[in-house]
Amino acid sequence: MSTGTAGGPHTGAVDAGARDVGALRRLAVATLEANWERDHTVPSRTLYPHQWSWDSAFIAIGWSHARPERAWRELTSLFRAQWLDGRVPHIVFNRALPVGSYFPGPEFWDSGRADGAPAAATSGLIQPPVHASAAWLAYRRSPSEAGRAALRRLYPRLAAQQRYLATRRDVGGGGLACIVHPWESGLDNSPAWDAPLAAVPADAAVMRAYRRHDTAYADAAHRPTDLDYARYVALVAAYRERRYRDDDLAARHPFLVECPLVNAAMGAAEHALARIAPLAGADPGPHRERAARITEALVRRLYDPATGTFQPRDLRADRLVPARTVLGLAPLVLPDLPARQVSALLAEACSPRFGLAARMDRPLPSHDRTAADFEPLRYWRGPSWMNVNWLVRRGLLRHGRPDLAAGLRESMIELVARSGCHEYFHPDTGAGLGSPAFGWTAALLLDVLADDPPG
Ligand code: 9WN
Repeated sequence: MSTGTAGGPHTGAVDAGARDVGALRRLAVATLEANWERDHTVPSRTLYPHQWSWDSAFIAIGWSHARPERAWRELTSLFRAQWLDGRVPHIVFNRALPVGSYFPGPEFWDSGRADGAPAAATSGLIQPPVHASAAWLAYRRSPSEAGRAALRRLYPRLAAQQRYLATRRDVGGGGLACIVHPWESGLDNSPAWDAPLAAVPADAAVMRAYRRHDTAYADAAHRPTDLDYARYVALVAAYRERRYRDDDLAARHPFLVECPLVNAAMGAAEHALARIAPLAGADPGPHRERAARITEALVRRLYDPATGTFQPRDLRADRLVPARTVLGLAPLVLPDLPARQVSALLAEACSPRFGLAARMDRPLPSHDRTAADFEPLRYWRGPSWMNVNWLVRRGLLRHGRPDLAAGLRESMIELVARSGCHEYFHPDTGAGLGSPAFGWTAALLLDVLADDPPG
């Protein structure tokens, strides 16, 4: 497999037998340093050389442990590219890079023709709104006057991001935001999207007109297929044709799904905003009310008592998607998740499907291990990812399960100690996959090493 590297010794793993926390920290900081670019951190120099939205949030948490001023620069540069309607684009392009550095590039998205788009070239999609939570954690980790000032400036932007999701994206009318593309979930290739995506007409042959960038740097057998990409491209084209307007999504857009992770992140963001609001001289009350409404809507619309987990709702087909993926565990991040759902999710996480335990030698996979379509090598269809494990770990701490959280933490550290800061990992062997010097793996490793309590 040709993975490509950012170069330098920081891509190497640390001898797991004699784990040295100092060496792990140095590896993580060196990975972030190597990916730092003027005012943001690229997820990967080779595969993802621009700025990605939820990556920046996780990475800001990492910077708060090493160089806190960079946490604020990271979030500030991302929100500078916020659209007038409040959406935070999932990619902010670095125009200094040559054409073809990533597919689909800025010319494909053509954001400049959309009303309310920023001066920067961006995509028109969103990613899970983990930013308010990240900003709060970064501040709490490293409080300073500069951090407080940055938070005050970010607060109205974070609130606008929430408003965009809660209004323009509430296509189902039930109090949840919908996604219009699998890339918006952050778990792009998850089996959760197979059923709704199958209804999107596309022909793999259209990909002959484009040059995929991902398969030049990662093994094609680990990436989505050409038919998947044809559908991704068709969905962007449909949204772009309407200049990324949301007013007629219900009438025209072929992919409309309510994702448990996006909505759990949206609820958690309201809790974080309630903490941030007083620093910005604002009333936390409305954030708490909105948080409660989002949790209630999630349980009402996405919880399936028959399976005991959360599943995405396909608005086009008006049904829950049957796949049981790790997305279903994301509502654990909500502090006000009712006890019934908390215990159902703990049972789901501890089942052979995900294998959570107080002593575990491998972190959670991205998909149900027992499912016929579990693929240990293909991205988001089986492999383990640091960010999803990190989110679930925080949920376990919130809901009083430090024993399980400790098991997860141990397995996350072990993964990086053995294999380095890879993008994702084989769910059985722990072998590193995808980019070998990946931003959020490094950032979240720093966070779990510091082992702060939830807040
Ligand atoms: C499309 C950058 C991003 C992550 C996503 C991950 C992958 C992009 C791609 O990389 O998505 O946005 O080209 O596959 O799925 O979660 O934000 O790291």
